[in-house]
Amino acid sequence: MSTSLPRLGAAQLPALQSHLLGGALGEPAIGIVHLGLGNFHRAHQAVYTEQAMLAAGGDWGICGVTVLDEPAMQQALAEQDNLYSVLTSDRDGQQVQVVRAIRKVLVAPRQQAEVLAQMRDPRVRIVSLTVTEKGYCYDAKTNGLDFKHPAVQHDLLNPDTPKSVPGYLVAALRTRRDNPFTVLSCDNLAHNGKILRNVVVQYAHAIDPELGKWVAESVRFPCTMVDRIVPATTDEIRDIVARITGCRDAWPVPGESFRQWVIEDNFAAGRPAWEKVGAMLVDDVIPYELAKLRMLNGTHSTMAYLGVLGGFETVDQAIADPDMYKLIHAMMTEEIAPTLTVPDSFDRAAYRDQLLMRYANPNLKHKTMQIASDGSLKLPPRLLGTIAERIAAGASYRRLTLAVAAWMRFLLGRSDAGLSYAINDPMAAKLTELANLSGGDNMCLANFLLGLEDIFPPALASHAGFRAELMLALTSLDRQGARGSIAHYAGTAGLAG
Ligand code: CS2
Repeated sequence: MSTSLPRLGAAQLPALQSHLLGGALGEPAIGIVHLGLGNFHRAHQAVYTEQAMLAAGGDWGICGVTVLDEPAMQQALAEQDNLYSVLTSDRDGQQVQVVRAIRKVLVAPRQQAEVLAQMRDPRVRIVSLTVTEKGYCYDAKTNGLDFKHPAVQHDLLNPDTPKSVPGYLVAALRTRRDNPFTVLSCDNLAHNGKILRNVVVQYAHAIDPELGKWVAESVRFPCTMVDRIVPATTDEIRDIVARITGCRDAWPVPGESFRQWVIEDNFAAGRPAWEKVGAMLVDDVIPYELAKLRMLNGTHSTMAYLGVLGGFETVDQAIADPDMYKLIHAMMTEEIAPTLTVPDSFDRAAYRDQLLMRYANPNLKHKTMQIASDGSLKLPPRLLGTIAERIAAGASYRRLTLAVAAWMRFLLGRSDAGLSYAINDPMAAKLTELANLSGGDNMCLANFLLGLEDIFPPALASHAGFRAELMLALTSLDRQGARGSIAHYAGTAGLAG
């Protein structure tokens, strides 16, 4: 990045008019506290919110909160008056928009009092979240609070100085009995609002049963489906942004032009006019949420594990492989789409084709390794629920099972070409221990991992048909490698029997 260029900041805005989302934004007060200030939020909800303010006004400025003790984003944004660039890349080209919706940035572990004060400010009417699956401190077996989670245990003893997300929410909500904010989950979980409601109600109840009852009765937790492919920032992205805008941005966000947001219209104290700028406000999000989780995230994870093993570094490289294309196309058409209960207006085939196009975007360079993280939390909503439904329907699920097998082989920490990599997962220590203990023996690997009830529901783990499919897939990955298996399962061979 050329250092002779000026740094992005308020002083540069007059020269950046053509890169703004609209005209004057004014100085909106903070109406939203967002927990989990990562790239995804900055390219998705923050953009919708700024556009909604530009279209219909309202004090919906955002206070972005970093939940982990990582002050780098705060530092980068502070040096540029909390402005940042979103680089949208498609086949047709690239463009940059400078976003102004974020008004303040806080780092929770370092600024706890400020974060809680901001959440307690009555002008804040929404607290939204992108804290990834692991931020919810939930137990996949019960879809409720994981009472064994260290941060939860800490918070139950110290509710005024919380560490966990439910802890922060309840510490703020308990002071707002007359005017609770709406809690808006924007993470890739099935029934995200319901899971968040469960953990928050259970946590509040454990502190004070009466408080739990009040949260259950008075606080709204709408479900949402969020979608935009947003890879990590690289120096190449920084250079492109600098070239297009003439300004240096330390932390621009790359993304595709496609975006979607389906929101359950259930807000206690108002919301930005998101519907005016393309969001869908509906009564029931679940069908959209499941469609996206299973079709997009399910195939993303499939490409991630097969990709890392088979040497596809990015999603576009993976989907450019004709066998991978056939495999993913067939998986969506034959095994995933039939499980969806979507409105008549939702065209499954068109949705699939659009996803395949999005994956092929050569400018995103979305790393398979990035998507491969946190598999212990991603597998259940993305793949295992679909498999369970296919089993119940007496229908085939071989390709879905190949994805699970690929995750298991991925845990051995070596690609087919012999490259080693680290496992990034909250359960990494346990998963790596089990993988190593198996010594690569497929039967041991499957038995050890299927025994993890936090990931595999016992009914699925003990299902004879599923176990048999899994062994076939593991054997295939072992004997033919990921590439050979992709080719094998892409064809009708994957469907036989
Ligand atoms: C991806 C998602 O990293 C991942 O696990 O599957 O981040 C995906 O890109 C988004 O959900 C797309 O909306």
